[in-house]
Amino acid sequence: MGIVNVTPDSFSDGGQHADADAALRHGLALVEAGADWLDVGGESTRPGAAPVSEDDELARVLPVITAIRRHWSGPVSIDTMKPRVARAAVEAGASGWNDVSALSHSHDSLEVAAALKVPVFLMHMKGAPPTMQDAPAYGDVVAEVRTTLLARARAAEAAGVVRSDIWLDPGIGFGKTTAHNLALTARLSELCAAGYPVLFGASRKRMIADLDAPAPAPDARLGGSLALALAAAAQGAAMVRVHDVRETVQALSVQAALDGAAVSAR
Ligand code: PMM
Repeated sequence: MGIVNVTPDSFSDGGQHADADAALRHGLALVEAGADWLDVGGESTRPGAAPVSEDDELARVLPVITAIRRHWSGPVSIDTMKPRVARAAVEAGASGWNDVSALSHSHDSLEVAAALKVPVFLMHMKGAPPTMQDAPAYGDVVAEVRTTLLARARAAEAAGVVRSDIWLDPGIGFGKTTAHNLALTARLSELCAAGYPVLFGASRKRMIADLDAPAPAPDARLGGSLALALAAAAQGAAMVRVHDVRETVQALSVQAALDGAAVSAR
């Protein structure tokens, strides 16, 4: 999954693709680089980010989704917490809803998701973006994230979302310390065993800067991003959400070839 942020303030690429033409070019370049899926977002969810009005978010994402649809028929998700944005995006051609609030932001999120009949990505977040990084605390973070996500999946199914349309995502960096993010990554297999496909997104995130010195800027976190994507894929993640598509496809292809060689050598 290649990331197309149409925002002035995302943590790693804010402002770079803020107009529809630039976002379209970026999305098509990600497809060319090997992305199987594009994720278009118009509201930054980085810690402390200012909320965006529904109208502003729609004005950012709809032209991009419409433009991508004219050039590419592959799957495109809308990254939003707002049901009205998700609905308009799907009407404009989006084929999935990526919700960092796991369909809990709005009273009608579950109902709208069921009506849209597209895959939904339920991501775990503790708290809300403005304050989520203020001393997040868990007992066993992996167990808590798994339990919360399974409860959201059950709520989605009860509302009418088809089970095969439900994805889970541990929400790396969303109300989590670096220790929490490491535990969730190292034990991702426990979430993958829950019976739903798993999406994993750690590309260029803060945890990489915390583990390297001196802390690199977001666009200098490729090595860490690849290490995390490989770890997720090795444990069964079905998709990784990344900025650096070409490099990630290459790393995953080499890893898959190594896995195949190890099996055939036995
Ligand atoms: N991370 C960000 C935004 N949306 N959605 C899902 N499902 N999983 C994530 O990890 C995730 C997300 C923040 O990263 P960005 O600002 O680079 O988009």
